[in-house]
Amino acid sequence: MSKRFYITTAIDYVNGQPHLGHAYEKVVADVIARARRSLGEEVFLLTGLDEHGQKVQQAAAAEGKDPQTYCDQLAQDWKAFAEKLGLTNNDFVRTTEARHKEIVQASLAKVNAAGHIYKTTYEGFYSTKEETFLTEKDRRPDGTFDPAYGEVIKLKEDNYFFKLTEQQQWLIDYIESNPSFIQPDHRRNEILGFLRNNTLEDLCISRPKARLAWGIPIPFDTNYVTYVWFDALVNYITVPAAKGDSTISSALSSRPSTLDPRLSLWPADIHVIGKDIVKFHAVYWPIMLKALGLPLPKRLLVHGWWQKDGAKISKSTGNIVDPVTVINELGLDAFRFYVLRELDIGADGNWTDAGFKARYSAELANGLGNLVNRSLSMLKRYRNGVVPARSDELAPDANKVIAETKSLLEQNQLQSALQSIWSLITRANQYVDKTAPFKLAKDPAQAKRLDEVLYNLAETCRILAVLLWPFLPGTAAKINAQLGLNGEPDKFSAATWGGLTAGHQIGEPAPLFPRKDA
Ligand code: ME8
Repeated sequence: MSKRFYITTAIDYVNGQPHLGHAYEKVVADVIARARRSLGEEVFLLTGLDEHGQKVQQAAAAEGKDPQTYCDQLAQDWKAFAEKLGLTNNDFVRTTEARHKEIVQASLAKVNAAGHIYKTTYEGFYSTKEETFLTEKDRRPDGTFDPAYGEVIKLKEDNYFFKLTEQQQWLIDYIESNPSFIQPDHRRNEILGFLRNNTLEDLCISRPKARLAWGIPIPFDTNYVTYVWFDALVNYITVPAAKGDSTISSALSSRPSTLDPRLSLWPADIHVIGKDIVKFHAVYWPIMLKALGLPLPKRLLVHGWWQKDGAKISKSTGNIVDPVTVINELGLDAFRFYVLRELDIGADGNWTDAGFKARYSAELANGLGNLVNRSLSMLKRYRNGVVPARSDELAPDANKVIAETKSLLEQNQLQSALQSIWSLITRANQYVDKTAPFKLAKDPAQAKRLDEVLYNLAETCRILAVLLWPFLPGTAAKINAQLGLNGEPDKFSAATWGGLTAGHQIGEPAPLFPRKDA
């Protein structure tokens, strides 16, 4: 059984509705997953929900619901959202599922038996709002705590702690000798800087049940539940365990909940995460995995954060982008295109409605849409939609872009891949303007030249459908259908010049991106 390319997203807190930031991360992961499939790999894409913790308990109470009912209802919205985004996830994990609880408890039991956990009394400051213990180091120069922590109380409480301190040097060495573990590089440098200049404090991994009931009971002391990160991060191995991944099963002595087909998934190839949760994934998670006797994920791919109109996205101030509204208005592919084209993975982004509409109009409607529509309409009009003999005039341009796109997709450089693909669109649109097929059509002596031009345009459209499929799957499928081709353009190997054969009858051209008034 060969190992699948295993890619995950962060699991979102279920204490509200999904927003642009959540959508962006999921689309990035989906494009990478689709690209790898197109390139011939077997891929497993995982996304899901983080359902435990005080915030969910409070949000449920505020609506007068028990937490499980509250989560079950919201999970439906989030699953519908994943579909709306066109995600090709192979599973959807929820941290309240039995399969997850079992693996969290097995992990805690193993790590405890190996001596990585101890119980001690904590006495100090605690932020109820952020559910976190604070130390003197968290005070600002004037002695107060950041208002973001809300009310800070004094607390004395027994809790379980996971030992981190002893692992610090090992982790530094690991990150130094594995430069691609944290990407992009500036995030890697940040983590290395943090690890070199601070002494790691052991991680509190429990809350007394009396104070927080909404969590997974600690198997060796059921007066406690495990607290957020020991629960959330484990989701990445829950699903491999459920699918009978042998690396996980042997480390945790777990049995798969589905016997057929068993999959080999671990270690993950990529965890796609946002910049705010790098420390949890780059520090706590590797140390947890080492304590569990499991190999580390190959890569953390860290994306930036979106703002809207230069300000933080926030429900309370109403500064939000609702991806569903955008998708309903201008289509899923327009949404996917904008977020992927606007932002390189790692950089922060700023959504503006004007910017979105400008890209829609210039790059989608006037660029791609216009090329496909005029190419196929002319083929229909001048040759009854029958593909003429092969001609290779644009083949060198197409081949260059095919090679570039392949290499960029292999490096997860999605924005650059789109730029490369658009260079072919621009080239082909210029070719239409230069060769002026509408003029050639008026002169019977130019019939052969017109055949050549029409072939080059139709074949470029076919290649574009293949290159675009991971990004704009719906549009790519439409181009294929308008070309009269069967199936989805979902195999990169089809991006080879000369695929359209003479005599092939194309389908009906139709605008891909109807123009909308700004
Ligand atoms: O952090 N722009 O959940 P979450 C881009 N449950 N990305 C954003 C964003 C924005 N404005 N806002 C949030 C959690 N994100 C934990 C994760 S993983 C084991 C547990 C990203 O719902 C954020 O960076 O707060 C994170 O990667 C994801 O959305 C979920 O955030």
